[in-house]
Amino acid sequence: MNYVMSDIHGMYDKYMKMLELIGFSDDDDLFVIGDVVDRGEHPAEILLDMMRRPNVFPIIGNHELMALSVLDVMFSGEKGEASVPVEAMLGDWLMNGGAFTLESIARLSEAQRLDVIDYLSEFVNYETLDIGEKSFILVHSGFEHFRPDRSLSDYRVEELVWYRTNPAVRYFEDENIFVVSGHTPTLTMSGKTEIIHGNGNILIDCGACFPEGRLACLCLDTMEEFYV
Ligand SMILES: [Mn+2]
Repeated sequence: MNYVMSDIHGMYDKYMKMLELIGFSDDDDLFVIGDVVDRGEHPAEILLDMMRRPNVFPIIGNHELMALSVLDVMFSGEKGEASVPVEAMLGDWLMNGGAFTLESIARLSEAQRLDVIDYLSEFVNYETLDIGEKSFILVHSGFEHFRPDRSLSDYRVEELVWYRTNPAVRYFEDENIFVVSGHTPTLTMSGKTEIIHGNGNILIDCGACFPEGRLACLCLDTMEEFYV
């Protein structure tokens, strides 16, 4: 089976409980569509678990993008091509819940820390998956500056991690194409911590890191929904 989760945000216990609930095995694949880090206390532990599973496929979120911009400079000694000074990026990141990620990564051994930073830098921008008649596009937030004729590989990472998908809008004409995204807690749209389906959009961020929120997981083969 193919499963998708998003916005785990450092909630290691919910992540582990979810793997147990879905009975995740070596025969399954799990796609994690961004925002593993920040806000919750144990992001490094989640990353270490994901890293050692060959059947977990990570897709980048805005929080990984922010974290990498700082971690690369702090721990890898890389200058990067950033035009913004690291102090400014650090401030933005800490205001967005980065302190827990920084603390969690600082607790690791140096070798583990570099492995985790390497792993974060390998997160892809999006994934596509065909199951039966359906085609799924897995992306953290959706498509900013969307045009139906624009190829997916043409979008810059910043256009894929900050946008807010509107479930009232059909982005792709083909009714067999489904965009699965996170980033915007469904509670803020529907008032419920439930996955939202609309016009080919599937929004799965049910706010795992918030007291009233839940971690959601969707099975793409059966469309069964799981909550922790
Ligand atoms: Mn996000």
